[in-house]
Amino acid sequence: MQKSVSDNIIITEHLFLIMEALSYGRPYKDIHHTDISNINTSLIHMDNATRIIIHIDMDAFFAAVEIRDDPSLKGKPLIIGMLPHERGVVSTCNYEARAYGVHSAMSIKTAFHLCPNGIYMHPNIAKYINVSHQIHAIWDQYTDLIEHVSLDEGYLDVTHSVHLFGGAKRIALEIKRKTLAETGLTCSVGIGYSMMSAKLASEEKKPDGLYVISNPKALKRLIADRDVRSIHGIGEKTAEALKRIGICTVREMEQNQDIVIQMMGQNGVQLLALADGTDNRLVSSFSEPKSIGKEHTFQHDVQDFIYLQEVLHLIAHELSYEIQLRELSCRTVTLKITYSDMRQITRSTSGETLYRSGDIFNAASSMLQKIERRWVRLIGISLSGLTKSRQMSFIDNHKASIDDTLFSIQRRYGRQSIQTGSELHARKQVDGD
Ligand code: TTP
Ligand code: MG
Ligand code: MG
Repeated sequence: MQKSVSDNIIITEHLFLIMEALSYGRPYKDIHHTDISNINTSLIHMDNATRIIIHIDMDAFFAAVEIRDDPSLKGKPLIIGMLPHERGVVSTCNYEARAYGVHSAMSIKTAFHLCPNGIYMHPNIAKYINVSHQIHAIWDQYTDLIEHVSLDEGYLDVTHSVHLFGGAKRIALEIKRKTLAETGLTCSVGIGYSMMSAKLASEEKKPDGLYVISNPKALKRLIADRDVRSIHGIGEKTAEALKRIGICTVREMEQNQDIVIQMMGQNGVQLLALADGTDNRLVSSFSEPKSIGKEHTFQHDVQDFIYLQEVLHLIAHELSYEIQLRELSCRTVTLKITYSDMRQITRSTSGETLYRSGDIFNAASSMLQKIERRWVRLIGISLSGLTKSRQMSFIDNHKASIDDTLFSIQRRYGRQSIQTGSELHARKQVDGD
């Protein structure tokens, strides 16, 4: 049976007190004059700009759109992706199919094995994009600080608009109501004091849920006994490696902080901060670029491939800095060469997501080894397949922590504040060009 929206509302802790206070039309800054001593110190925890963030994610998105358009599918397991006789994976499936163990990214073969009676359909992406525009138009009514994560998901920073609408809870309910009325679809909404807490909150009562995580204490209580993958940035690989040393839950991670830091360096420090409820990421409404690239055109054509490697080194450092600033990583590295006769070639390689200069350089450099050795006029690298989700890995731990520390210093004190010896060397070579 479909749960009603109100059944799903669970408001934890004290965030609603702020929201209710705000709902009486007082400007947001007034909250600072409110006596909070009897509310709880949890409010104090919201000091990193006291943000109120709403995370929205549509329920079984592709499948829900298809069921809306063909009600005869309702109640039956529906799998969107490839068809059983094709090679490929599940894009998504409805909750009835999930009961059979089917899930996104599973091979269709496995899905069919688990759920032979399911209905299998190809996705209609154009249709989903239209719905996506409709839901974005609803979100736009509540704030202009929106980060679109995917077709069905986004973060709304409502900190500065919440008082206009009678509180974050009211915004959430209105969004759910309008989404249902205008698209015929349900979504799950999370309200939090940070991006991670808002996302965890939206996942908490799926489908058609609404949940609030108002402070780090509530967040920690919620995830303490969960798999470490509850923490933003911990992917499959890192979780597996932690498991190998007996760390499965967030609590176990916190109990073994020294080991985590020893293993993962700066990444470990960041992940422990997230586990402790500190997430200072800001909702960013800048739409992400599709690719980021840099090129170098030589004053005089070059045939010295060792020299070309130096240039690649430099470009890799610059690009690594750029994508880290945007908290992105990339899946594809493309090497571009223009020969002296203006003939242009590109070579690409795709694999695991990466963002460190060493990894970018290695990918570009190995492509350079394989190209025709002629006079070169221009060399460049571009990074595409950009994604926000960064899988933190501790492979090559020592090198990784140096890279990450360098970036932290550069972000704080400027790009030129510190550079590796290899970069300085490369710069010297190229400057002399
Ligand atoms: P999700 O929001 O991850 O999943 P969902 O909306 O289908 O289900 P949930 O209720 O758990 O949120 O992804 C949104 C859509 O993106 C999904 O409907 C299909 C597509 N998608 C893929 O094509 N491949 C994937 O691996 C995933 C995760 C999603
Ligand atoms: Mg979804
Ligand atoms: Mg989603």
